[in-house]
Amino acid sequence: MEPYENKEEVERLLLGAVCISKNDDTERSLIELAELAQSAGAVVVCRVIQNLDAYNPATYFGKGKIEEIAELAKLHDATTVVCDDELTPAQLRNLEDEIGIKVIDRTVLILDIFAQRANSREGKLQVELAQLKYAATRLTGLGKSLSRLGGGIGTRGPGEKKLELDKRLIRDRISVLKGELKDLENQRTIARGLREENEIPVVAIVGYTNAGKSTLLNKLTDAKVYAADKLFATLDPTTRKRKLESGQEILLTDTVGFIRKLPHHLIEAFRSTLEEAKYADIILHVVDASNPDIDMQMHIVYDTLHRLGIEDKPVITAFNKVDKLTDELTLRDMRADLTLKISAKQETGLDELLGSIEEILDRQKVCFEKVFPYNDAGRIARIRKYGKLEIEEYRPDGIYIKAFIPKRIFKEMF
Ligand SMILES: Nc1nc2c(ncn2[C@@H]2O[C@H](COP(=O)(O)OP(=O)(O)OP(=O)(O)O)[C@@H](O)[C@H]2O)c(=O)[nH]1
Ligand SMILES: [Mg+2]
Repeated sequence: MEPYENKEEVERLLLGAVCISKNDDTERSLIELAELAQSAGAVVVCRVIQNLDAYNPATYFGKGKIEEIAELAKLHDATTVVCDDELTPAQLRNLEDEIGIKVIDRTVLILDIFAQRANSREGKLQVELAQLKYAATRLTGLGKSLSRLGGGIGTRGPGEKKLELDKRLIRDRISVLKGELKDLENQRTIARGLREENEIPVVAIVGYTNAGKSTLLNKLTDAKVYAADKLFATLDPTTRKRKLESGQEILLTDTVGFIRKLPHHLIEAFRSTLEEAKYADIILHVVDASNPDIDMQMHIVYDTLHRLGIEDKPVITAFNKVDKLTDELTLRDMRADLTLKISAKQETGLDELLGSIEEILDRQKVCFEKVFPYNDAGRIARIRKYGKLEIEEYRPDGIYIKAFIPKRIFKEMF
């Protein structure tokens, strides 16, 4: 029996990356890979970086390094080698042959974490779809490792279901999953339509994984979303209502975090979840200001939003975790409409943040003054509900109102 068939056994991972010349990001990326490994519940026993001019097309690493990796794996009793880039089926197979233990790539590790974390029905279907799509492109190459299906990293299906890796079955299953996801997406569209009818503005919380998105949602509302110091703690979108100081209500949505090298199958499968931000009125970009990789992380967030076609929306960037900063850092985000510093954990800067949301919403509103007849209370109630009543005066000729309301409501009313 294969050792990793025991689901309780902790995997011991050897992490490896190839650094292509002048690519100085490899070390940070490998640190992140270790965080991903921990997030998946595994232990990292050893890390290896090889500098090369180009990836070896057959084996990713160069020849000498592979021997070294095999020795290190033995020495540290590693159960799996994880490579920091998405490998081809041939590369995986050749590496397994030469090293003698299971070899997976960054994509499989991320898919595995998603499989562990998916809670909702939609989340589980999306993970399974991403896993099958990944597997479908690799069926020819993966004879060995896929026949060794166990409960370990890279082989876990949603709900611990073992994957039937037959091409035809996979194709059938993919189309069933797509159909079910389509149904769920339609339901979501209906729900969104209702929300739009109610004209409650939506603020989508986006950001790099572990930035503090869920913590922020929990502090601003009573959401009680799972928040933890691990990558991809939350996957399923959660939406909660919050009243602003003026009385205006907003909906805040927390959703899956972004990461560099986010597997493209995952983006495809999670498109409807990731696209929650597409229908938002404001993007609230949460940044971990204490992370040494802050610039890269912000870049990845904007890049991912771009890949999802989410652009031209007002962005508020909240530099979070400022309680952890020892130096006065200059925190800048040229792409944001507004930036501010907060600590979600210590609840500092949150009033300012809500004020910024209000300010941006005000920019999207029209201001008007009018005297309404006394019997027109219905319209005034509507203004109070959707807009911001600045002045309300009872005069002999009627009720004088000065207010800001969303452009759409304004058009409907006048
Ligand atoms: N020091 C400090 N820690 C924070 C702050 N905000 C969040 N954290 C911590 O950062 C970690 C990640 O927080 P989450 O809210 O789970 O982050 P997230 O962005 O939802 O992450 P994912 O769901 O994994 O994408 C947790 O351990 C939080 O306690 C903050 O303002 N200061
Ligand atoms: Mg979260």
